[in-house]
Amino acid sequence: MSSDIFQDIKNDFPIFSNQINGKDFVYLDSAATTQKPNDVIDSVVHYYKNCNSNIHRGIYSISIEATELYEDARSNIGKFINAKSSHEIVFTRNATEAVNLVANTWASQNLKEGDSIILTEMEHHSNLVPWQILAKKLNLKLNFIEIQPDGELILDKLDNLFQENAKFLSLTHVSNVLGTINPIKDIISKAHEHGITTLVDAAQSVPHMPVDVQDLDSDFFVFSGHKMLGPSGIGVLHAKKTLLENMEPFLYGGDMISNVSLREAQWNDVPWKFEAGTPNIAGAIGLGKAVDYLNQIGMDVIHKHEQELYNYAIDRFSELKDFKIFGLENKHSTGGVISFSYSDFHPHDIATILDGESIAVRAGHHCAQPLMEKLGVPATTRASFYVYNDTSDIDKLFNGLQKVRSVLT
Ligand code: 7TS
Repeated sequence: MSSDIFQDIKNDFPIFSNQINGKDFVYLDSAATTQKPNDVIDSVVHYYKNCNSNIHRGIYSISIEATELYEDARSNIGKFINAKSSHEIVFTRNATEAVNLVANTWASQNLKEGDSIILTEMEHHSNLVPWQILAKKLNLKLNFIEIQPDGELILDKLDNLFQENAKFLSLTHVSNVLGTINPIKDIISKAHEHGITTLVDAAQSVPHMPVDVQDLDSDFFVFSGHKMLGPSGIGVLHAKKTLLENMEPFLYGGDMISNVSLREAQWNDVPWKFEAGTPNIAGAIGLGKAVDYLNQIGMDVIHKHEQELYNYAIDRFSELKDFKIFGLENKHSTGGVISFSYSDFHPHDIATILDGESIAVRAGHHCAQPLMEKLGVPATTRASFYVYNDTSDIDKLFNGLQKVRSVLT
């Protein structure tokens, strides 16, 4: 498919046929969640209309069909990130739950008092708070890879952090505030040389660029369906199969067992050992369709498209007075995210005035309060791009920002 696809792509997303505040809707908050194409919505509707039933247990036709759709989605998602086997794909509710799963299983079972966990200063709270809680419970130390003003990680002190009894390293692939792409392949390889197990928070990378978990050699790898055109309430934990096999379950109940007596139970094979209870069947099916949709465009094409938008935006916004992009000098950016300050206008005022123009941006700390502290601001305004955005959206944002100035001065 050629990159001309982006010209008509909004037609695939029914939300863009609505006017909001009497104007065409400009959505620039895809880092929070993405809009859904008809293919995804239709696949969810198809499941509820035609084969709604529980999975892995029915002998009747529609349950067999639902089970096939659910398990096909798993293989589709596995192929999308080049997992060795679809049995390495565990469905969760979201990236947050996947991190909590690892903290409460592998990490609880394998870390002990005096061990340290390495994180970075740019983590989303989802990849910070679960480790704070575990550290308190087990008396672990948390160490942080710092960031430099341009938004990139400072990696020269990594060896020192490795020496401090480090057993686990958990870091984001791409920053949800700065768009920085961290060199995780290198970091993981160095961590492995020190026998350190790794987790990659890929919530902001899998939707925007090609990823290959075998090439990265990550041990655990998490992401959310709703940030990649899929439904909300479905996420993914990818882990090496031997790790999953040696981990205790996270939640206990139906479907995750192979045999139960009154006082004992044995666990199901992986990945089902980690999917207790009735899962989000429609969500998984919808996410499988989202992957089909992204594959049709091509992840490298999407990545390039976002970088083009980013460059266009930087050019346009350079005309604005007192406009500062955080991490602008960053050499390794996805191009999907621009966090900015604008004069001394409060981000909430900026976002509210833009909303009046039917432009949706995010204002706040973006669930990365320690990073805000590092940047020296309580909040930023953030515009984030995806497949359905084009330069006309950026032009409208530019006009909206001029309106912001005229209203606030
Ligand atoms: N990790 C990163 C890097 C994220 O950006 C987010 C969500 C999460 C984890 C958590 O994802 P969830 O699906 O489990 O909630 N980021 C954002 C954001 O930037 N604005 O809203 C949510």
